[in-house]
Amino acid sequence: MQTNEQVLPLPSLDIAVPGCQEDEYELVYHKPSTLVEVNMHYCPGCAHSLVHKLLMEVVEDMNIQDKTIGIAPVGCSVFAYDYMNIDMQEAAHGRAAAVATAVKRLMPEKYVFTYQGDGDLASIGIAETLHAINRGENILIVFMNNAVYGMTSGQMAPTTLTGMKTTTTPNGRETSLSGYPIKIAELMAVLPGSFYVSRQTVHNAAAVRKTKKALEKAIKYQDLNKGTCLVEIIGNCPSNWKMTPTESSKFIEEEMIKTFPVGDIKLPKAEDLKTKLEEN
Ligand SMILES: Cc1ncc(C[n+]2csc(CCOP(=O)(O)OP(=O)(O)O)c2C)c(N)n1
Ligand code: SF4
Ligand SMILES: [Mg+2]
Repeated sequence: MQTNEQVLPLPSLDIAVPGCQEDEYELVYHKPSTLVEVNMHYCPGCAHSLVHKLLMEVVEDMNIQDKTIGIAPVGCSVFAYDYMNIDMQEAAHGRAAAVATAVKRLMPEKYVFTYQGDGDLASIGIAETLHAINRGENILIVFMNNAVYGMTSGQMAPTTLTGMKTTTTPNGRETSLSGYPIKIAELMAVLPGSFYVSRQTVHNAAAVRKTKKALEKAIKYQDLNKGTCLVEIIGNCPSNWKMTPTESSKFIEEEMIKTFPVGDIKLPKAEDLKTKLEEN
């Protein structure tokens, strides 16, 4: 069939931009080599992609790519193993801390972390998590708290704020019916097996830098073999919160951190850090 369609010539991509010589710029950001060169499936503004990057930057900075093993959860970040260019093991829903226990005990020379959402860790996996920390397993637990079951369309999680609307609490969470938001970091900090517990956010640049520092410390502490480290990160879930990414960051700043205050919750004892310094 004939059409009158006109084929226009493609514009040349060789556009010389005056003053844009690459060597005139200072490199301030690069994608870490520890992230696989693929597009991630996360929604725009989702905290998972940012935290994947921070974790992998730490692994790259510490030069431990071949010594690190991650345990992936069930939830929106189930495909973390497709993005992090390290050895990874998938765990059944909620069981990451139990899997990490086995991996670390079999390969104590490896740096082992779990990466888990709040549905995964604080709901179905609360028992595994609590017992692993109570045993003082020498692992890092990265706990992504976005206050909902993200993957399954935003049902209430144990961490949902009082009054927060979710698909299963359309009128807002009522504590008389559903209890209070569980403060995982504070709860785990009272266990003698926890060594370092921190809660951070990634809703602005300063917070991102602090989160990276907390992750870095928590991974390095595995050299001390003194107990479990847990870094809880309040993460944006714009899609289920029905917000734009910018609104979701404002929501964290104005609402989430009222219930989940940010900062280090349990610090290592000075003598534990000193012993290591003396050895070196
Ligand atoms: C045994 C089992 N129960 C329930 C599910 C359904 N399920 C998949 S992901 C999920 C919740 C995930 O929420 P969260 O851990 O908070 O991760 P997010 O998606 O918010 O990052 C649930 C209930 C499942 N896959 N397996
Ligand atoms: S639903 Fe929420 S947690 Fe899941 S990818 Fe989208 S923004 Fe991220
Ligand atoms: Mg969640």
